[in-house]
Amino acid sequence: MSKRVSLTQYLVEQQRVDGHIPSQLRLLLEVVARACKSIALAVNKGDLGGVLGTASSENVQGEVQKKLDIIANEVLIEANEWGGHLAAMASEEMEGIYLVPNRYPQGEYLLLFDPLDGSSNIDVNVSIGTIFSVLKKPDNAPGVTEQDFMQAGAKQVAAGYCVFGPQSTLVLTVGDGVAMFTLDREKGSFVLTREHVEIPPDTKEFAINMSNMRHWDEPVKRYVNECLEGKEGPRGKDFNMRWVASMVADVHRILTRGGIFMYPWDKRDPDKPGKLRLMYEANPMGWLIEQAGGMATDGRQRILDIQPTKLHQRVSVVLGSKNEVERVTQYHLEADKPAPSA
Ligand code: AHM
Ligand code: MG
Repeated sequence: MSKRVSLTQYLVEQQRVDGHIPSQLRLLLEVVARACKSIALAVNKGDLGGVLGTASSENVQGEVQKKLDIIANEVLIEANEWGGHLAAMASEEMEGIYLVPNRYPQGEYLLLFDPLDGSSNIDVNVSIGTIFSVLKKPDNAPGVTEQDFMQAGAKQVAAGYCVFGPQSTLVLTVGDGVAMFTLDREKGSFVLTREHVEIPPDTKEFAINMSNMRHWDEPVKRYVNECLEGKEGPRGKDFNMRWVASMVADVHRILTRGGIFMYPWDKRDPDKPGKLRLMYEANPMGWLIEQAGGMATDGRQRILDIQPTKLHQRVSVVLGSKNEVERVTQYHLEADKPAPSA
């Protein structure tokens, strides 16, 4: 049997041999992975651990929090606040940033996370996950403010997610491709199971919540309609559709076998650019997808180039197989062009 590589070994090699990550970042990623292991345990216990159901609170987006949203948020904060590698954290479940308490040393990194993505799937035993993004605190900035987090996704130094499904899999990039680590429950460690992940540029599978079709903009309707027309339509091939309603699970499928994922702007809430959040959902997923040879846009521009102005900013998301994302983006840009004058 070939020798297994643990996450720790992978990170040490990234630090030592390849010089990709400083030791503080390695420590940070190990701590995040440990927190994901604790969250996986809580998720696996389900009703036996009393973790299912709704808490009597709402988050900053006005969404009812599930017990596991709160538990996962606490696990990530408690695991990360004392190690000396972080300056501050931000989470989908907290309105403002969380400063590392004074009693602990301050580090130079900023950690953002969606502690439990796919909340509507928690109680029905469908895959959910934790998404995270790591930024560096701007040099020479005294203290930490929310403004320090306002960095485009292209500035991320690490990003990943852990999907809690039939297996718990941690998926990571530090800018050197995408690696996947499966949790070995008996040994309690993440083991490298895939490296140099590559998304095929073409696909026959799309993911979008079709129930919103009547609210979409024309370019999205055009793309999906063409897919639905199948072999007889302009695409000349039949398409398949998947929608897990957990972005982590949909992105994991795309990293595994290709596909396109869309959560576009729609007319239900025209003032919101989309449902998903830029800084702790679209940015980390966008970078992972790009690192695997795919593409991620908001329908018009590269997600990683968007300059954030708010911590909980929302964004329209189109990501996955390169040629499909290019097509959807093209459809938007064509629709934006002013009609030629007669
Ligand atoms: P959450 O972070 O509150 O769980 O919301 C984000 C989730 C995504 O994981 C998923 O793609 C989307 O919301 C599903 O939305 P919908 O229920 O509208 O299909
Ligand atoms: Mg989410």
